[in-house]
Amino acid sequence: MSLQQGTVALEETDPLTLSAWILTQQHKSAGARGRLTVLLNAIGVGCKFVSSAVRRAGLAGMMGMAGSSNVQGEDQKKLDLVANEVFKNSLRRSGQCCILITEEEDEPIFIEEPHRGDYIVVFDPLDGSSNIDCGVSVGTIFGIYKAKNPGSGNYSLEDVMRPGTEMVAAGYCMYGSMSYMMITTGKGVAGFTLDPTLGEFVITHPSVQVPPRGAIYSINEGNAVNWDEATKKYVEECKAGTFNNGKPYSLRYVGSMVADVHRTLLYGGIFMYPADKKSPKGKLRVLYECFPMAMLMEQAGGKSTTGTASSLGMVPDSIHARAPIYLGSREEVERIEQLKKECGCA
Ligand code: AHM
Ligand code: MG
Repeated sequence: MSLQQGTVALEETDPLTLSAWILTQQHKSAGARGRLTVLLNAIGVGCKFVSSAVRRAGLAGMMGMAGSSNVQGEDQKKLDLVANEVFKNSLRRSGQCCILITEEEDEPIFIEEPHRGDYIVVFDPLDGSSNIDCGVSVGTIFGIYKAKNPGSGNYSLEDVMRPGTEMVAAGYCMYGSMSYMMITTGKGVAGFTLDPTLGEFVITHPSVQVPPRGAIYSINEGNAVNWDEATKKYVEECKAGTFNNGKPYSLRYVGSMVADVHRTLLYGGIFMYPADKKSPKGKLRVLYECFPMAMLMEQAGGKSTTGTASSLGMVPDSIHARAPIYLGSREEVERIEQLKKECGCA
């Protein structure tokens, strides 16, 4: 039987799925026993579930507020809570986790036997939730650590309060016009697109490389009055096209970190959420927003900084700690670091 032209392209007959790719990563690591593979697959299943829930939300009565608030005092949406339950259940059932940290819960979740394993997963189950009710892209962000003493049965917050450099994997899934998964296990970044007909994430971006420069800046400019001098100066340079032959940069800001970082990974440029007078420590959370995105960006050849130090070098002082972040094309991030030094901005 020959393939009918125009219905199925030949290359589509051999899709590399997320599960198959995860297995190839395992084979590259000497001594790997497949446990991270099981865990990453569980995250993939959670993302498919949430992708489906996001697409049906308006029809299934899942839009709007749940009537509760999280530890940050932010009101929770129904979909925030659904996504949180989906990931907790999927991760617990994987049998590979000892501690879960989720944006939606004040306290760490310690997994008991018989489900306990050696990995810690930090996650924001549905980031950008202010965009849910108007159908704009949202996403899931995750980072993974291995326990300090695997197999000991002895797990504590010390396993969590570690620099981002110690993460063994990180990624996000963006629920947008399509659902995209970007993932790293420390050997570059691969991107997958959910094929709704197969119900599988299929590789579409085998090796993501962020361009060294980019002409797009992304920041909530409504906060400009509260920025420090370096951030103000950098944004002025973007508008003047100082390093772009006088051609002004474009401003793009979705207000969902996943969507803004996704665009930055693919097109280059910079995403910024600085500390400012309103949010002196920044807004975004170290463990499950800054670290995973910083790891992805660096693995794709880009850079991430607090303004004065590498994002991945931070050690969080609490599970919901926040930090300023500037990430994207290497030369853009280095320019903001230089301006911070020049103005003596902390
Ligand atoms: P959330 O975790 O409550 O959704 O908040 C995080 C979001 C990020 O996705 C986004 O970059 C940022 O908050 C937008 O904040 P702002 O509305 O202040 O620009
Ligand atoms: Mg969130």
